[in-house]
Amino acid sequence: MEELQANGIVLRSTGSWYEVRTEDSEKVYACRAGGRLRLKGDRSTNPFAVGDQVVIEFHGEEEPPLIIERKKRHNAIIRRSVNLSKHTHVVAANLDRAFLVVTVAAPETSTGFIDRFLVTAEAYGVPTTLVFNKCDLCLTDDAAFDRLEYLTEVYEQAGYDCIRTSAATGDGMDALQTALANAGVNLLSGHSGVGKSTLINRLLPGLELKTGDVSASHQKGKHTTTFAEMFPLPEGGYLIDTPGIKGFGLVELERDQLHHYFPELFARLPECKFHNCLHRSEPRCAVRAAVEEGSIPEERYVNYLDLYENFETDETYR
Ligand SMILES: Nc1nc2c(ncn2[C@@H]2O[C@H](COP(=O)(O)OP(=O)(O)O)[C@@H](O)[C@H]2O)c(=O)[nH]1
Ligand SMILES: [Mg+2]
Ligand SMILES: [Zn+2]
Repeated sequence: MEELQANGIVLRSTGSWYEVRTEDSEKVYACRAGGRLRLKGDRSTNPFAVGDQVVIEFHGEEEPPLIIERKKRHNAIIRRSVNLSKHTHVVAANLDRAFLVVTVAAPETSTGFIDRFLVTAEAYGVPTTLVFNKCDLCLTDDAAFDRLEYLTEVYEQAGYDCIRTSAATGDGMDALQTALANAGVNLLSGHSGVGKSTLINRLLPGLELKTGDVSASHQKGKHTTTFAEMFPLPEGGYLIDTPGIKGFGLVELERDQLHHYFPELFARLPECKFHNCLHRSEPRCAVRAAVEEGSIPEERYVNYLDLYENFETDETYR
């Protein structure tokens, strides 16, 4: 008798159980890892992560389905495992796009943080959309509104889509929903307090995530059981929520290649005198000329220099 099988995607993993949503029936099953796969020695502590495409095999009513195969990942967010430093932990896999939630007020997200995120996302090959949330606050705050306009221009010119939302009033939620549905598997990221949970609650009414928990910021250093989780969206696409994860991990970055991940800087390289120009103090540098004439925003350039000067492979990017 042939075993019944189905293709699916991992929505949640708790270490020993995996929630898998099947492609055809869209049903969610609590699955176990098939024995053969569990023991096979890659260095990660978890054989299957949120976002993995898998094949499950059914074993009747009494037994849970088993995951018997994992499709090749096209990317993955990987962390070094806390206790077992030689091991890694795959936080999420197969991301099509990241949505970085930022705010210009209450609190203001620094462009230093934004640019560091974008650099690692570029290195992972994950396109990123910036979501400016709390835009309702910009209606009564001229300085915040000016900053919003400025940053939108800066990042759109660098090639990033920007969406404005207010999770408080619901403004802009349609645009966000459409962008999420079009992208596929999406990572939602951003500092604590920018409104991620409030946005998710808008997108997925009925989920009712806790919001505004200030205590979350105190847990930064601790590795609490904050599992990544993936939600299918009613309008299409998936949303991965990674509590406590601020960006991508284990990026293999070379200091001298940092500028490749600033698209508007990298675009100028062919016009620099030296083909390996790092745009610092080299003569006839097209990037510095562009900064001086204002066609590259000074803030982006300064953030680049800052990342370059303070480049620490081990802590920052791995
Ligand atoms: N004014 C305003 N406040 C918001 C908005 N979105 C979220 N908040 C508030 O910001 C705080 C943090 O929101 P939360 O969703 O918990 O942020 P998270 O840490 O990113 O998940 C809460 O007090 C929310 O009510 C918004 O669009 N406008
Ligand atoms: Mg939250
Ligand atoms: Zn240059």
